[in-house]
Amino acid sequence: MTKLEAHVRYNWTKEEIETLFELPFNDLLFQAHTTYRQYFDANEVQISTLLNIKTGACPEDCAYCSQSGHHNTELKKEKLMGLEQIVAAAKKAKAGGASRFCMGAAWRSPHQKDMAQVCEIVQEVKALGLETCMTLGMLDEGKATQLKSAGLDYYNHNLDTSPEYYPDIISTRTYDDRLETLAHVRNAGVNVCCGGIVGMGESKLDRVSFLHQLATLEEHPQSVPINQLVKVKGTPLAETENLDALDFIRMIAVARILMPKSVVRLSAGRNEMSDETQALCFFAGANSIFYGDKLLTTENPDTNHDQALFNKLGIKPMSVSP
Ligand code: SAM
Ligand code: DTB
Ligand code: SF4
Repeated sequence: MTKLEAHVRYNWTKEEIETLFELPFNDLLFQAHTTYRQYFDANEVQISTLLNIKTGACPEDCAYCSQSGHHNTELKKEKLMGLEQIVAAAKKAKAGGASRFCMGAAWRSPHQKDMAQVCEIVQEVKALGLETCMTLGMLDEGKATQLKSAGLDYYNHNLDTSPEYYPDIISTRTYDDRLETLAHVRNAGVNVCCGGIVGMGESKLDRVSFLHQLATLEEHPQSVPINQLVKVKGTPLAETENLDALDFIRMIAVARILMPKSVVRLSAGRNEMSDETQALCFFAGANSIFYGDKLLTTENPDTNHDQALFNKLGIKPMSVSP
């Protein structure tokens, strides 16, 4: 580590994090951008493409989610997608420039009987030369190890918000359940992708507390997705007040400072953001996006628009993960 490189800390206090959030905007962005350049090429963004491989009828009651069986969102439920269809979508993602293929399933946790199929999917997608990521809900030690053996590179499992606000958002599982799965994934040697959502009506202190959780984990998640709530009709959060774009950018900046070596993803919500907001997120240290017309069930900016934005900003795709 050179003298200039930010020291990676795991002992951040909530007070320190609060102080970062309270900095004047320019001071915060300057600090975040300076930190960013110590570990990354500031003109490179990692590109992932998402595919929902099992849709809807989820037993969990996450208040933001279109796929929860507890809300009436008019989403057509579908069972686990066949291998051929998944491989075809992965090939298309690779041809479009994605380096990672992320697959999501609306499960509380995968059943043991589904594991053979899920592992085959990982193997076939990986064989295309793509990094693989899955998000399937809770995992025990055994299932995390099975996924590792199949060659899974990343597992996405979000803490979503602060432990204090969590019960307002989800009642069918606990924060500790989430932390437990994260430990199983980490111990199995699979890279952790863990972040959350802003704009769910949480307080500023909840944002502090949420980032505090991530930044004080035993190891920082290798990938930190920061989602802006996509408001879905029929969910309890459909009418939530809009988040100020500057508050979203602050969130990215503080995440970058706290976890300087992690890839921070400007995740869901880009369809509702201006190019200028996204440009400031990239300046603040966001260096990953989801690319492709669809997220899991909702819209993402179209790929022509993203290409034009990358060209305007002189941003290039990151070829392999750092
Ligand atoms: N069922 C698995 C789970 O919950 O871990 C995997 C799929 S789940 C849809 C993956 C993540 O997407 C959630 O943890 C949440 O952070 C994010 N997400 C879901 N719906 C969202 C929405 N409407 N707006 C923003 N992010 C959302
Ligand atoms: C994450 O943090 N965001 C992605 C991914 N992990 C799986 C999902 C975003 C979902 C947005 C709402 C939807 O399309 O259903
Ligand atoms: Fe199910 Fe995941 Fe949606 Fe929660 S976020 S309802 S666990 S699919």
